[in-house]
Amino acid sequence: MNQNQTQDTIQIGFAGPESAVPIQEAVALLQERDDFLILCHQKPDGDAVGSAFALREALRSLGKRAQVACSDPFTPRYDFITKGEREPRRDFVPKTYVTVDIADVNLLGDKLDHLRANIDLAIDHHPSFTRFAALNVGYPSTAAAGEIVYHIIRGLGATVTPDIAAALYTAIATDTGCFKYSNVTPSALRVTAELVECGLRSTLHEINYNLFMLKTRTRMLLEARVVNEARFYREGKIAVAVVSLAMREELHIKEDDLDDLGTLMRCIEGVEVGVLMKETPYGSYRVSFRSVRKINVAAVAQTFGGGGHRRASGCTISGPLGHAEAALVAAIEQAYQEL
Ligand SMILES: [Mn+2]
Repeated sequence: MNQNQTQDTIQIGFAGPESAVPIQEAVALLQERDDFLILCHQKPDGDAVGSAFALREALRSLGKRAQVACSDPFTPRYDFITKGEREPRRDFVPKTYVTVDIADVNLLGDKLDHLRANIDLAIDHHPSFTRFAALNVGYPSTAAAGEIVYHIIRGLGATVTPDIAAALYTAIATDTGCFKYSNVTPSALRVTAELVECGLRSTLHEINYNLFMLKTRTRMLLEARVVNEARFYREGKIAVAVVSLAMREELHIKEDDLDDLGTLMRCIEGVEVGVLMKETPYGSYRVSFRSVRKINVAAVAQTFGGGGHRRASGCTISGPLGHAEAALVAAIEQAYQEL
């Protein structure tokens, strides 16, 4: 599809009144302003990094100044997008603040929290988006913020270079679990097809290998250990795994090694609800729930003060372990009773 066609027919997800602000208003703001600081959420994932750097490159290609900032460092996994850049240049004076993939202003994190009242444009795809900016572009039917950023870049008339395509592909592929999750839509796949046409044909397998197949040895050992020590309830339908502080120390586990570990238990045949409990230094456990099908784990997490989506949610629970685990399993058993 050529650029003009795309610009004339910007359609995102379902054609419903889900966003009060059309893409064109975001495009107009970006065209008018300059000196952009594009902000990612803390603990940035592929959607945050990919969306931010794609938008930065597109704005720069239009002769504008743009930098990216984040409270936490970008993991080496995304070096092919960030090119090793860690922070905005010190001499840069931003005049326009844009957030990508940030559902709530609290997710800016410690280092960027002072900017919470200054956001000019927020681009997000979460149903829980709190519309904290002067201009809010929220499309909850899109699979990733990167899908919205793609349409904005097209609207700006910027060229989607292979670098921009790689960044946006990473955004969409990350949030769809490499197109395995239920948030994959025809619109997301169409955008992805166009990204592949923009110069990814020869590098796609390499990007997928780096993002979704490659694991450190530490991570592999951790997965083996976690599965080996998991406990099963309800005839194997509920699986509970624990990452203890002792285990982290023994295997020299870095934070990056724990990325998305919560989905592991859900991959075991027969498991309908996977629970991963990560011990914290404060005697509590960070819990992530993953559901295969019928159990709504958002509701389960809510009973412990957490939240999330139907198939992926989280909460924090105080120890000791035995007590916490029993409470979590009881809440899931209760959810089965209510089916
Ligand atoms: Mn996202």
